[in-house]
Amino acid sequence: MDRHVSRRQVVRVAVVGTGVFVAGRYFTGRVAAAPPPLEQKDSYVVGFPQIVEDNPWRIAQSQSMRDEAAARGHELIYSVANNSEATQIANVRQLIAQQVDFIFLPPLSEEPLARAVLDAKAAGIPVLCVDRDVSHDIATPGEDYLGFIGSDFYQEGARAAAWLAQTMNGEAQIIQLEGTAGSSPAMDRGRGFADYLKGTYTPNPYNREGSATPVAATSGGFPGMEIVASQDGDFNRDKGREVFEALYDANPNANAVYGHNDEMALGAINALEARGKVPGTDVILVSIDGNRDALQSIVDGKLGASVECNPRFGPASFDILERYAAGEEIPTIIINPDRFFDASNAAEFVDEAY
Ligand code: GZL
Repeated sequence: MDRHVSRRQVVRVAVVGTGVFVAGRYFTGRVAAAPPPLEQKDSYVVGFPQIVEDNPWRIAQSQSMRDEAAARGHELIYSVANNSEATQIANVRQLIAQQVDFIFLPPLSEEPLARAVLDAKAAGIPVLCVDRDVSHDIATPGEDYLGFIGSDFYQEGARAAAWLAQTMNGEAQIIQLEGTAGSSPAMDRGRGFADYLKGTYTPNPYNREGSATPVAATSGGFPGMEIVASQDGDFNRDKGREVFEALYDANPNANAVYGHNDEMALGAINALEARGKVPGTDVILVSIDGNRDALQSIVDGKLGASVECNPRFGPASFDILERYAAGEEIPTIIINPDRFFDASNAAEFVDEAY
């Protein structure tokens, strides 16, 4: 079961007006079990404190948010945290000081940024987590913030595992290149992949809008599919290459790679070729995102497959803002549909990819 659904719901004394942190809990005098309201008006000042701009996914996400704000006549206050939690928290606090109307937050990691969500609520600013979520042990969706719009990372991991298990006929020595530690995608893509191979994967019972087709659960799993090494490559191509090189040196019999994103898998492909190995033959690779370089790599027979993680959901995010201002009930989890790219279809989509 995915963390977001199974996680214990904690009744929160929520945050209106000034409040204090006590033992990591945020307390205040009055209770408001709903996010701050958003008045209906023609134009909003919205904050978008982006994590980093070091990969195509991030760049595409930022462009989608900018384009949609401009198309709808809203002012987007944009910042980049260069992969620093402290900087992203400071950027959120700057938006609070600027009294923006609304914040679209792509939280670098779940726990530290959850407290920034509580700060925004204390200042009367509604927050929607886009792309990644914050810890529900600290901030409660539907109460402290609107909720989360993004992909079902747990399912993405399972879909990657399903493809790899089938492609490898249930026998592989797998090197896993993990995403940024503490981030929703890294945690859930890792769990989804592992659970599917163990045979314990159960699709999330989300109240979904626009959901992808859940992957069937397996029974018995795939005992011949072994993760021999796993390490954080920070979703970055160069870091992913460095991590892969070290893990491959230590595990020369590895014949498969699972990258939590395309960039790290592409870094591993560069490393394999530098060693005279043939990616797609000597080592089979699967990853997540569906960026253009990944689709081209699939066309070239190097990357095996990529589970889409759509970064272009500026329109859907601004729809939620406007629905919320209009007084609509907003689901706390809205899942973007993800396609699946492999040798059968990558060529068809490479031109439209980011
Ligand atoms: C997923 C997103 C991840 C992408 C990576 O929603 O948070 O961060 O999969 C990106 O490419 O760095």
